[in-house]
Order: sequence, then structure tokens, then C-alpha cells
Amino acid sequence: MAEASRLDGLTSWNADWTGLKVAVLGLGVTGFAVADTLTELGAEVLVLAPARDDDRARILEVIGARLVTDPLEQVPAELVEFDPELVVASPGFHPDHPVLEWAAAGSVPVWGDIELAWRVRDKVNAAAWVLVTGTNGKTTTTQLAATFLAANGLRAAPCGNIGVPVLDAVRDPQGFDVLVVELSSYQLHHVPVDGPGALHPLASVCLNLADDHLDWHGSFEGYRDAKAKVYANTKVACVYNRADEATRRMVEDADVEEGARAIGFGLDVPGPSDFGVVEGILCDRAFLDDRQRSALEIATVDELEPRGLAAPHIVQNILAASALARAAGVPVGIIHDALGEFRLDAHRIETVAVSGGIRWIDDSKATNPHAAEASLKAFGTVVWIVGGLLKGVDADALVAAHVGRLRAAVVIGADRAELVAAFTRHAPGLPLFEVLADDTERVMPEAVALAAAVAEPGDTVLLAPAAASMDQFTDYADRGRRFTEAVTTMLGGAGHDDTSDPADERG
Ligand code: UMA
Repeated sequence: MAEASRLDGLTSWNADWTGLKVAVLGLGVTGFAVADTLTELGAEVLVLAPARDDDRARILEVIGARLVTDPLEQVPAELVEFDPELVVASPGFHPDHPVLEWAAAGSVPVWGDIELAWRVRDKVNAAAWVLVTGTNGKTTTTQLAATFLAANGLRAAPCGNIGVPVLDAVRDPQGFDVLVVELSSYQLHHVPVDGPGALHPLASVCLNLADDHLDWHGSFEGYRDAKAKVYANTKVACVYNRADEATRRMVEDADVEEGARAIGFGLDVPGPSDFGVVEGILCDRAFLDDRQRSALEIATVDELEPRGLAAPHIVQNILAASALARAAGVPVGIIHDALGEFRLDAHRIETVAVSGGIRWIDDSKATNPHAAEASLKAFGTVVWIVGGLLKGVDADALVAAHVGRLRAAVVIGADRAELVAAFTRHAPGLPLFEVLADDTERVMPEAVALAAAVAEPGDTVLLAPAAASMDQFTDYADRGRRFTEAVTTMLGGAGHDDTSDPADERG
């Protein structure tokens, strides 16, 4: 084990990392960025991964990191022999993983990539960090906040769980003024709240909290506690969701820096120090002098509608991102204009076709019940394509709450039995179809054919699975793409027979 003081002193790119023995767990995008960073710093790096990614393995050889390919079901002998002073784990590694238990038993410190990135953030230009977490809406909010900051002339990068390791942003040769870091509960689990590795963000938000990843965290409390860490040591603004009491409590319980403010956001009328909506106008009532009597206009819901940004959960994301950007000094007029250019990513309540009065919506990104709920609420009568891997989460309440708006349900995925039981319990008369096929090629064509047979003009066929996709698809994007392909094929390639602009059709 390294002398505690040595690791404590490693809080800069320019500190002495030479010869530090580090075991890196995983060789996905995170493991690779960690190994690449540490070898550049002169550390001695051993990478452990269950499978060999040939491109990455070749580069590791060139940069001088050792790779051990091992299923990692037990502690590999090479790791014991290496005797690391530090372990850096990729986010997907469960805290009870045998290698992490071995590290804990031997008092070998375990960092995540986020802590390492924070410690070396001064490589080019120590950017301010803005942190975004929550069960749903993280990626959209991260993109929005980065767009607003960039529109104000700042060099801003969205990074983290969004798909770009923070270490890549930190090592960008041009440097950034602000990093908008999307953090998953896995990443937050490994982030310390005090000591030399603790993050000190300019602003932070937990957008909402609902059941997700319970299999990884072991309990809802474990998941919540990980998310709550996002607020620790915040300097300017802790942004929380007024409609989600859990997020307010996280802010109340957080140790923040002197002068940091709690800023609420919500769809209702904002109080002083809040963001909200007044008669269709999104308002900032926090970052102005006379907040007792006035508010600043950001945009109107009518302006957002044609851009597909008016669904309630997207308006919430816009309010949260505006609060983060305002905390960093972006004027409301800049936010207004940037919204005019903003487009949601694919697979987020994306209209893929409108035909015969039926709207086909791909919300494959709705990977848990909370996200599916937001999606269901945005439409009228729905034929709902639902199911996949439920990740230990109970979808019963979601089914019970929305049976009233359903024309029919089409259940896909590995965890079908639980959903079928929920529909049978709460909506015994509802037309219910199961897609028994489980090979990737057949699931969506069958689901789409079943939906087409029951949908009526005015209905929305909504892919909002409330579940993860990895049982039958590569990821949510693959699931969404295959849905779109199946819809387009079924309609004979005619995606939109009664609208010229799909964005107009978004709910
Ligand atoms: N591995 C093991 N055993 C484990 C877990 C992982 O051997 O128990 C190995 C894998 O086989 C592979 C490597 O570790 O070799 C992959 O590591 P990883 O699963 O931690 O994934 P990365 O490729 O490093 O990507 C991670 C995030 N993935 C996860 O947290 C699962 C990416 O988020 C993130 O974009 C990236 O770091 C950069 O920060 C993706 C994600 O699905 C989008 N996140 C989850 C979500 O949003 O729900 C949390």
C-alpha cells in the first residue's frame, strides 16, 4: 500500500506520480482513459479486463501498460503479485466485486475515474465543474447546460456518463473553461465527499430520484446516498427539483461551501430563489436583485413546442440546465437564443412516423419506470410497447397508474412475466400481447405488427420500455433503431403521410 501521504499529495497533474503502482479494472472507455492518463503521468499500470479489446490492447502495449485478461471472477494471481498501491475501478464494477473486496480487505485505496480526473484537472486549464445526476433527464440536461455555456462564449464540454470520459476532457489540448459532467450513481458511489479527492463543483443538480439500478446498489437507500453526493462542496448553486422532496433533502443534508445557494426548479410558479413556469413562461426568479417582486423570462412553452421541447419532463430539464448556466453567469437572453438551436438526441420521445392518424414514438431511452411515466404522461391514448430487463425495479405501480390511457399493451423482453402479471392484476380487460420471440431480429417486427393491428386513428404507439435493453439488444440505441426500422418497413417506407415536419408532432 502507498503511504497515505503520497496519495494525499497527488492532487495535481504536476505532482509526482512516477512509479506509483496502479491496478486499473476494466478496459472499456473508462479503463482505457485511466490507463492512458496514468502511464502519461509515469505511473506503473496493470490493467485487468475480462476480454481483450484488440485495438486498445495494442495501444496499451505501446504506452507501456501491462494487460492481464482474466474473467475476474476471483482475484487474479498477477494482481496479488503486482501488489498495487491504488486500484482505479471502471464504473460498472459492483462494490462487492471480488477484486474490490480484496482491495478493501488489504486497505488498498479504490478510486473511480472521476476522482482521478478531478485530481489532475489542472493539466491544461483547471476548468470549473458543473455536475448533473438524477434518475432521468441527465443527458438532455447536460447537453442543454453545455449548449448554454458555449453560447455565452465559454469553452464548455459535456462529458462523463454521457459517453466521454472526464479524463479525455481534462486532457484536451485546448483546455476548457467549464466541464458539464454527467455522473451516474455508479460513478458517484466512488466519489469521496471530503479529503484531497473530493470534488468542489461550481453548481450541481440531482434532477429526480426514482427506483433504478437497485440490483447494483443493493437498496434504494444505497442508490439515493450515492446520488446525494453530487451536492457535496458545491460553491455557487445546489439545484433541486421542487416536485421531488428527496432532492430537496439531499441539498439540506449536504456540506456545501460558504455562500452556496439552494435553487429549486419546477413546472409550477417559482418562489424567490427558484426557476419555474408562470402562464406558459419559463422564468428565473433566482439570479436577479429584485427577486421578491420580479422574474426574468427565459422562453415560452409556445416557442418550445415546435422544436419538440415542450413535453413536461423536457421543460423541467430546461429549467434545471438554465439554473446551472445562470449560476455560471450566462445571461437569460443567451439561453433563450440557444434554445432556438437545440435538438434532442435520437430515441428520446422521437417521432419516427405519423401514418393513418397514428403516431409512432421511439422513447427507447426510457430505461426505467420513472422515465416511461414521463413519456406516457405526454400523450393521450397509447398502445404501449414495454419490457426488457427490469433491473430489480418493480413496474407494478407504473402499470396501475396508466392503465386508463392505454388502448393495448405489447410486452417484450426477458422480464415479461412480471409485467404480464401486473397488467392482469390492474387491467384484466386490456388487450395484452406478448412477443415471445427473443432473438434480436424478430422482436421489433413482431411488436410493431401487433401494435399496428390494434392502434386506431388518434392513438400513439409508444416504445417506452421502462426497462434496460441488454437482454435482447446491444443498448437502448440499438433497440430504438430496430423499432424505427420495423415501423418504416411496415409502412412501406412512408414515414410521414400526414405531416411534413415530424418535430411538430412531438408531445
Ligand atoms: N467489467 C467487468 N466486471 C464488471 C463490470 C465491468 O469485468 O463487474 C468490465 C467490462 O467487461 C469492460 C469494462 O469493465 O471491460 C467496462 O467498464 P464499464 O462497464 O464500467 O463501462 P465503460 O465502458 O468504462 O463506460 C462507463 C459507463 N458505463 C457504465 O457505467 C456501465 C458509461 O455509461 C460512460 O459513458 C463511460 O464510463 C464514460 O464515463 C454508460 C451507461 O450505461 C452510458 N451508464 C449507466 C446508465 O447511464 O444507466 C450507469
